[in-house]
Amino acid sequence: LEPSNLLVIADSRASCRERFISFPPAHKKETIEHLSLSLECEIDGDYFDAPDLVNYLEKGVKPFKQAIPSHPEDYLLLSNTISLGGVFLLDYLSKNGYRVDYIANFFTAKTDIQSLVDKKPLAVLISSTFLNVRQLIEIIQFLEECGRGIPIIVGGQLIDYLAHFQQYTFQFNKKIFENVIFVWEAKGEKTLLSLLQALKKGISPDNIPNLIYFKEGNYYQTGKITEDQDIDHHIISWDQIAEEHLRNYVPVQTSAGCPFNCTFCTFSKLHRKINLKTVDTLEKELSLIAKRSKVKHVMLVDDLVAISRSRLKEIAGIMEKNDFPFTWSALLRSDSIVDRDTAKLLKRSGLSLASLGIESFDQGILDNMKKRTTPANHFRAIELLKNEEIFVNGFFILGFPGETRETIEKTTRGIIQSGIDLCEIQLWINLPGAPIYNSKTYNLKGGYTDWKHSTMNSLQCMQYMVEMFKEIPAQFGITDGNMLPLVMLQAAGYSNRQIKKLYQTRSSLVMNQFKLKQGDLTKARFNREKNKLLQDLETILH
Ligand code: B12
Ligand code: SF4
Repeated sequence: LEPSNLLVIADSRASCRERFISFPPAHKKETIEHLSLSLECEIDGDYFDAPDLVNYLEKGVKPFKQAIPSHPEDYLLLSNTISLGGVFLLDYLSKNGYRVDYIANFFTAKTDIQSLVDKKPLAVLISSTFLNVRQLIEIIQFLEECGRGIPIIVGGQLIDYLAHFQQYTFQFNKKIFENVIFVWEAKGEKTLLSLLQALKKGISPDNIPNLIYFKEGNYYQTGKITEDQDIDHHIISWDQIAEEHLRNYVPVQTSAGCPFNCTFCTFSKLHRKINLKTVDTLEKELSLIAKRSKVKHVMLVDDLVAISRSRLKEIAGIMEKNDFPFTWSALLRSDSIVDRDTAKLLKRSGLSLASLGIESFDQGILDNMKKRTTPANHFRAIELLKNEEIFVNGFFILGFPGETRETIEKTTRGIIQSGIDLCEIQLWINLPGAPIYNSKTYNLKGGYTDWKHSTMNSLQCMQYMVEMFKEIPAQFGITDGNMLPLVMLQAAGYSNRQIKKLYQTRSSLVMNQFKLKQGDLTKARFNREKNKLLQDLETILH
């Protein structure tokens, strides 16, 4: 019998700027978004992420909105990234006897989908990890228009999160989700295989655990059984993945779960169990990647890479021993980099970008967050990494309960003093499922980006963020939302000096926008400065 074919859709991101709309509309949305926009770089009516500026200067193109170039690989595009969940499904299902058509990004591949749906696949699978509800609905509605009746199966992180904390979403959207089967499981691959078998045989999935769907018009949920497979159970055959699905960087997971319980983070509730890949498995997987000459960089995507100092050394040791032909990056806690030997090992191992979860330089805020670290740890890690010329990017949260103008100023001073290369500064998002959510201690009210507590509200916080930007423009990442642009730039061969110049230029352009609005710059002078800044950047990029 011919194996059945499946269509997998993995992502739908179009730009860094989408992160604000990832969350439900806030009461003060207009104003918060307005303030957020004031931190973005606008040229002739278009908003430019850092990679957009490179595309503009090197290829002469403006940010792509709806139209996507026919050779997306020639540009730095957030819509042309690679997501691990999608590649995992592609590889896993192929090895389990299915023929899989793969769409890495719905946004860029809408035109291909119709012909793939015309092939009448057994099912269309959507990975929700990098989707928000709006994007998910858009994909489902599009599929319904393309080919009514083909089962749609949705699994991945968004579903796990919504089912845990916001079950109403499914019931609410009955009309839209009527023909959809949701897999509610942090992993879900076992459930998926059983479900596909049932679809093949044309039998009811009622006895398969971890499913949510509408049955005879009513919301129906089968039993819940946590899948217990080890993280080592499946190694992606990176040497077999079609070239078109690879990028010059690839995501790799070395572990699942986090032993910490920071009060702003949902991971501690969603991914309690710690599961570490063995050295053998990790080495094997990285060796398969090393066979692909296209790959220049490996981005570790664990919740927390290196849950301990010894684990960090173990991972770096594998990289060093094998002398892989790629650099790597990771999200790290600063308290895992405490001495010169570790920093030197990281350098030798090829670590080119360290993203540190710093959050704040104020001890009181770190304590409120139960971050279990100190500003001294942050300063030390930054210094050690910078001494080795590893690019250091810091993640900061602004507005957590206890935050005041003074604590924000302390963080600002800490950023300047530390000399950190770049900061990703985010408004605190009060997420359902995080330990702090619903806390009564701080008089906390509201959720997502619309909150208030005893010392601040989200609107004031955004105003402070704008002030903060003016103090530290050169280090301020400006709402890019994540470290992906840095990974893309490094993988494309840009040096740390070029990357810093890119962000500095972007900041100077934004600073001039403020001056223009305040009347401190004339339009003519603003344009002259803009051209000069872009020219200087172009020279350094070449
Ligand atoms: C790595 C990562 C990133 C990287 C992405 C790099 C990349 N290109 O891959 C970066 C740092 C860029 C990033 C950014 C953001 N991220 Co992020 N990120 C993650 C993280 C830590 C890992 C994702 C991953 O690859 N996991 C490994 C893969 C293998 O796991 P998986 O996708 O879950 O797939 C498994 C199963 O779910 C299952 N599965 C997957 N799909 C399907 C489909 C079906 C049908 C079935 C049955 C099973 C199934 O199979 C896989 C194997 O078990 C997750 C948290 C987490 N632990 O997953 C957050 C997470 C995905 N990110 C999240 C968020 C919110 C963001 C940001 C919006 C943050 C922000 N405020 O800026 C931005 C997005 C910006 C943008 N414009 O896109 C949320 C998403 C929640 C949601 N969808 O609503 C998560 C879940 C974290 C959280 N709990 O808050 N992120
Ligand atoms: S913020 Fe980082 S260290 Fe803290 S619980 Fe979340 S993943 Fe773990």
